[in-house]
Amino acid sequence: MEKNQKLIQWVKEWETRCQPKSVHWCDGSEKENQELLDLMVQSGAAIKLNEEKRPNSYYFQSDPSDVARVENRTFICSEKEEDAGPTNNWCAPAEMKEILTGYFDGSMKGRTMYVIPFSMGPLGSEIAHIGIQITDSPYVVVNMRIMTRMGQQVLDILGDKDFVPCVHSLGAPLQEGQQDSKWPSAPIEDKYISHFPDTNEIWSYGSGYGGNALLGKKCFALRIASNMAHRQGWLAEHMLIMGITNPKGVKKYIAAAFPSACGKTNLAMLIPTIPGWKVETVGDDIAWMKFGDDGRLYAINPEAGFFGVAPFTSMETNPNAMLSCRANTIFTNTGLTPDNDIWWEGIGYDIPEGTITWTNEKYDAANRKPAAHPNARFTAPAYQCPAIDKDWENPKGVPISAILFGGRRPGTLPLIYQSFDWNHGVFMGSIAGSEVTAAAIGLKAGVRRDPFAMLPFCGYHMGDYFAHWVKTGVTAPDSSKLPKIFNVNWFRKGSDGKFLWPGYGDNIRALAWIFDRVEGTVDAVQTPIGFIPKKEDINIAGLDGIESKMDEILKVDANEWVAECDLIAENYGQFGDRLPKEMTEQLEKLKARLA
Ligand code: OXD
Ligand code: MN
Repeated sequence: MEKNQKLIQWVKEWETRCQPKSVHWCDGSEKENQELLDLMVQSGAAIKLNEEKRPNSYYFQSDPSDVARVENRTFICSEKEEDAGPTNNWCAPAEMKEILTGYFDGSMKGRTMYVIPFSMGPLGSEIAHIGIQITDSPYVVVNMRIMTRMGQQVLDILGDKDFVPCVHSLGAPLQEGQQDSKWPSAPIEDKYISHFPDTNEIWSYGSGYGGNALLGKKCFALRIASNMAHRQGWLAEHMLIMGITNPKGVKKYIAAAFPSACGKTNLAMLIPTIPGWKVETVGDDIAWMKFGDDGRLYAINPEAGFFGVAPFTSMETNPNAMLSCRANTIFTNTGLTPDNDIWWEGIGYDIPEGTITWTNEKYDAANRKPAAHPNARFTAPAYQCPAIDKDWENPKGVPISAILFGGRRPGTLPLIYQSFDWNHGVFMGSIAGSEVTAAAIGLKAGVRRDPFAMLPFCGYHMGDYFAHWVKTGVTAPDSSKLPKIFNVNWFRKGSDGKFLWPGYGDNIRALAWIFDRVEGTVDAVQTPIGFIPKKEDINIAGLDGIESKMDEILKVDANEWVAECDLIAENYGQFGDRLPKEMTEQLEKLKARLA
């Protein structure tokens, strides 16, 4: 540490600006962690959960105004506005820094400033990167300890090398004698989640929740890392990583991108319903990928924990997630039972009498307020997942054989289709999207295009991002070793409005086809949109009543796709001349095949 002058200077500069009462360099030890948790229990910010039922676990309730990522308060402050592109909020870096310097001035008064050294990715991995986060939130420290590799060992390997500086303040200074609140934060209009991609910096102000505050996750591992990857020729993606082993014992890894709330964590931890198949988890949210010496694309999970959505996770829907948070877990905004355990909607058993809601009221079924906030979360160490892959911390990463895109689409998209080639696969990623219901606040009903599931996370112009994917195919050391690309849709509905496909563990039946396509052991049907399975090649043994639905599940309707092409063209319009010509060509070719 002593050696890294940039780090020491930087911490001093922020100490002077934020005026904390003290500075604490986090060593990541068990002792430090316990002291912080005890401190938060004493102050009333945390409740220690029932040691018998939920060992070494803690419960938090956020402020009702600070419950999720704030996309409209998230900024990409590139030097040039056009580099942020049409999908990001932009502000000039100098202007944003001036605004925020005003906010940060004295913002940590009465609080401790913590300095958190963390590694995104296994320590010392060539694909990993180091960040240092400054924060005045002890809640953030204990979460970062689960979500990243954090502490002294990171400083040891940092030496005098460069790091990504991440500054975070709750924006709630304490005056002399002022009583702290349970969840300090700033009002929505004062929140700023700002990224400076030209200098690899993150300045986050005013929120203590999830992706706004745990800066290693969306801010660093996606928004800043996507810029680094663009410059340096690798990929930083909103993708889960899973290993699949077939009944012959052959193993392959796949990466899959889905918009938020489309079941990434469930897919990453899937328990197969067909005998002989095995799924193991490498990561549930983010993948960093680089070509290895053998010409294959290798992926690491830069994170060390799961920040999972709690509601509707149960022993039925995702036993591996339930077992991941059986101990050593932080719960935020779930319900709290009278015997100090957690409860949420869809946990799989009735709500115990006397449960307290996330807003700290006695649960009352009559007033229809849920016990858990819909975005309530568990922060659990990845190694606690019973299905964790043996190579999840391999510094080399795992070789990726297939990439999947998907979303919730009640119509048009079949269960699976495979791209004709790399650029057609990039096109598939660029047109990905998910259905929005009219009930979602502020969003127009219909398809919300979410290219590569990166809409809220791509830290530069989306058109340039598509071009980066095209270039990755061109510059690949060996194009025959590129992952094959697929699109999946578990959410197609029949005319009765019900899902046609059972989903969850039965998704292995679609993954098995993908596996066999990669192996080259199964044929396919060529359609205008790509290759789809022959009906008989999807194993539906043991699924009651599915056979009669298979035609609809796999249907490619030319009329629906012609309409889809119009929507794609409309969405592409916003990217102007930064839309790579390869994507326009793909759209034209698709139209021609449909004609
Ligand atoms: C997440 C998200 O929390 O994508 O992972 O919003
Ligand atoms: Mn995510």
